[in-house]
Amino acid sequence: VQLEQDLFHAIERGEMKVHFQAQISLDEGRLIGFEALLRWQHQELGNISPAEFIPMAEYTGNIRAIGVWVLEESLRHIGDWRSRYSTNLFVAVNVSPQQMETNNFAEQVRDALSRAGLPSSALHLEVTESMLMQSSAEVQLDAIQALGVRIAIDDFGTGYSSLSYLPRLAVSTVKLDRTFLEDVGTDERKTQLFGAIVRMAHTLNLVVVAEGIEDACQLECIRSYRCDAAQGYLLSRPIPAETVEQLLETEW
Ligand code: G
Ligand code: G
Ligand code: MN
Ligand code: NA
Repeated sequence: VQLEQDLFHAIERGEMKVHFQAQISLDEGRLIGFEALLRWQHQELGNISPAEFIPMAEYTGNIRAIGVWVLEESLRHIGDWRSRYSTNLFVAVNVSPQQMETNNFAEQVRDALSRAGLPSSALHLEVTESMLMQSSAEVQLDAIQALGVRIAIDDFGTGYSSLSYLPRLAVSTVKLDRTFLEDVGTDERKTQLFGAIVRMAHTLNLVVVAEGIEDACQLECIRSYRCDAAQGYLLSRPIPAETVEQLLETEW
């Protein structure tokens, strides 16, 4: 309960930080954008995992305020990098169920983009499969798509299967959960399953992002199966904004 209280004050105390994990296009091997991942450095307890505090923020309702802040911070940084390094990088921001259930969520997103002076292509939103099952989701997704903001299904393939929903939902991207990537390139059956999912997604005109790429063998394999983009420790860990700048100045 003390921790819940602390969570309410974490932003004003400057304990929250957004980290960024690179996404690479597989055809050109180019940096195309980042996933924004929230980090909480508690002043006494140190680093607290999002796996612990995000669920806490969700049941206390605090996730709405946190979500607004993450969106603003993410857009502020990506806007800065786009203008200073003349790139078209995007930032992909995770969205919680309560945010999707907020009636004016699409307007919040539109306003945040306009305050940041950014085109809608600078932002992607990541939602989970179970969020797509909600009856309110379809209207919300349509409103977000109408803004021109891409929606990605996060952890694809692990939640309730949304295969029957896929053709009609306003979704542009599937992010294959890293459990699908384990042993891809070495285990024959896992590799075949991966290839089949990529072909299925492409048939529906969906972009496929592979998560959890940790070694070169996986990377080679997913490239040969025409997966579109990749994210994972092999390419980059989630890193603070200052480190992203060093990366943009040197490697890319
Ligand atoms: O980066 P890490 O593995 O520690 O993230 C753990 C979980 O926390 C992931 O499921 C991720 O989607 C979630 N998460 C990280 N940042 C945010 C955020 O800003 N908003 C929401 N809703 N979830 C986040
Ligand atoms: O649920 P979501 O996909 O939003 O969360 C992404 C989580 O996966 C983050 O906690 C991030 O730190 C973690 N992650 C990112 N890349 C890798 C990876 O290559 N391997 C593993 N094990 N975890 C990763
Ligand atoms: Mn995600
Ligand atoms: Na994921």
